[in-house]
Amino acid sequence: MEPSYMPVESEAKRPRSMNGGSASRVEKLALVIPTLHEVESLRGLLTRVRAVLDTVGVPYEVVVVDDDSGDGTDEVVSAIAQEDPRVRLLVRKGRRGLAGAILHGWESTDAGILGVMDADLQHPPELLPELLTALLEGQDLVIGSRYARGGRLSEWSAVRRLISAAAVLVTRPLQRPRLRANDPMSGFFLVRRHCVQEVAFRRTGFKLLLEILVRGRIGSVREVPFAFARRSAGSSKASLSVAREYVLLLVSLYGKRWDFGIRRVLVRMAGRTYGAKGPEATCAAAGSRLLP
Ligand SMILES: Nc1nc2c(ncn2[C@@H]2O[C@H](COP(=O)(O)OP(=O)(O)OP(=O)(O)O)[C@@H](O)[C@H]2O)c(=O)[nH]1
Ligand SMILES: [Mg+2]
Repeated sequence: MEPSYMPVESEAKRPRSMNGGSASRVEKLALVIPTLHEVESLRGLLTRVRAVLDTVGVPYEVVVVDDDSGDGTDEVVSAIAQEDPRVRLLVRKGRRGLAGAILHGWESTDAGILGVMDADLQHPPELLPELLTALLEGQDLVIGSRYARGGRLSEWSAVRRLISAAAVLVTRPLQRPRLRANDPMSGFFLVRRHCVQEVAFRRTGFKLLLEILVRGRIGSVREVPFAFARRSAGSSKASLSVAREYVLLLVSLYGKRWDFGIRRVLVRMAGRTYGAKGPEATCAAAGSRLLP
């Protein structure tokens, strides 16, 4: 059977560390695959992911985080994990939420490079070497991007395209100008651990990347284009409750932004009142008096 993915470039680029660099000097990658009723595509996905990662010379583990799907996911992953200890299964009972599942997987590892991809074969594992290359070249965050030049959405209806474009548009004012991504809703990305450590992200939402872009300790971002494939099996988890969670995330992020803006105005006013010189002195002066 033809693979359902469509790599944008015919030959995936290899991380530089493969060429001469010893794997032990390279940080480990922990790739989380969140699953909810995805057993049909999981075996094929894990085979492809391992085949690709085996060629790159980077130590890695693949962590499947399943929210108790009860569809045989645990048997499939456990069987593979028995042969290959780099594959791990975590089952969350009584909990749901994509962002929480990803964070759960990341919290279970000491890897310096954290990643995530969907289980339904919409994200081509063959892009992983290129994502890793960009990260090892010094980027903090590397995104598999449907909206970067050269990326594609396949077979989405006009309505879904429109909703997606609008959802991206409303994130523009939130994103930091120097770090702005065209696809802040992607579920396919790698990030350095220190960029997300000790940041309290929302666990209920679907769009962790957006929150990382806005609230993470990110110094650089690169987008790598790819063609988002059609779902090969199973059913979509994108639903009204996912849309609701997205609105709540936006409200929370805009709320923090406006709160911060108001505080800055207060700080400036306080600076004038107390006659502090320069922004730092102003902050110090106002911070001790006005801010909680
Ligand atoms: N563990 C866990 N995984 C989830 C949850 N919701 C979604 N996922 C997984 O997250 C990934 C993305 O979900 P999808 O349903 O593919 O979302 P989507 O790609 O935006 O929508 P489609 O294009 O319709 O597939 C898939 O691997 C899902 O199985 C959840 O609550 N818990
Ligand atoms: Mg999907």
